[in-house]
Amino acid sequence: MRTMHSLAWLVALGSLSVTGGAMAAQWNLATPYGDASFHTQNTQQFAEDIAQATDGDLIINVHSGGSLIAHDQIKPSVRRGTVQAGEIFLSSLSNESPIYEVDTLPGLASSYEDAYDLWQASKPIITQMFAKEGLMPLYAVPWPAQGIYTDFKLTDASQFKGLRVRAPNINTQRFIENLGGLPTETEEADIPTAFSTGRVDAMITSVSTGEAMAAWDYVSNYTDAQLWLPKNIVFVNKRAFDRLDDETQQAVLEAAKKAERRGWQASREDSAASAKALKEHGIEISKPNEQLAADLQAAGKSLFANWQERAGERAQKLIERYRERQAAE
Ligand code: PCA
Repeated sequence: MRTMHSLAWLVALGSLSVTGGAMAAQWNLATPYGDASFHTQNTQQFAEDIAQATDGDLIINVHSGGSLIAHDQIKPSVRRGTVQAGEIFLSSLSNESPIYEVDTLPGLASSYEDAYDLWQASKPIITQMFAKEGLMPLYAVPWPAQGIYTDFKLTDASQFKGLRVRAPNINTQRFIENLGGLPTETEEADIPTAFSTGRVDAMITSVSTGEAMAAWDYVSNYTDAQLWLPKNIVFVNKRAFDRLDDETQQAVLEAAKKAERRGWQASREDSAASAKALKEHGIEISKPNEQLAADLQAAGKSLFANWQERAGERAQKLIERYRERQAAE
């Protein structure tokens, strides 16, 4: 429905700009996530807000589900200007810098409030790092807290022995290793195939992805471990942004602010709605018991220590800024 709506809107605008004689700027925005994801819906709304605010002077075509560009090629493509904008899972950049791992560190920020403080503390550095590559972040939105899907009741870490666990990024893979499991990195869209071909037995992700990928077809239990809230980031090629007139630039920045607020709220709502959907499909949801909680904490502790060793001074400063924000509240 949403796609049809925006298509109709595009057609209407197209005829307007022909009669008005104006040339609308067209951007393509690539995202790996599908139309059912609240992230994609939020980004589509962002595009519609801009089209409306600029009377069609800037049209952003959202290409969802990796239909235009594969996830790992989105950032390089936006750098080159092949597409003007993109959305990615921020921590998928962790091989570029430990800074990009900061929202996948256990025990640091596992509530929406803390995750927001952490984003505020990380934004300046991430903006600088993107700027060096000719990129400009527009907004970032978290996934619900990450938890563990298994086809048995998880009671302690010894059950990870020999278990092949799907992870969405490198830090989650390290975490699984610390627990004694065998991690595999898999894109969200490839989860069903990974399970159905027997490549994985379990996974770490959110309730949102669990619902979107019909987790109940493969597993029976969800351990709500509230590990961390990793984010997606939406960004643009700075040259493409600079080519817009002042008014249109303002409209983009305004819409981005709105999209960030709306997205954080949508994430909270989706977290509740998806948990409900999982239950309705027969997934048993439970909190970690004492033993498991202790095991997860130990695995998390060594992950954090490892990160601190690898992370440079800038990363340490980021953590300090985050802690200061928290102390001030
Ligand atoms: N879903 C995405 C990223 C984190 C999440 O909750 C995934 O699992 O790939």
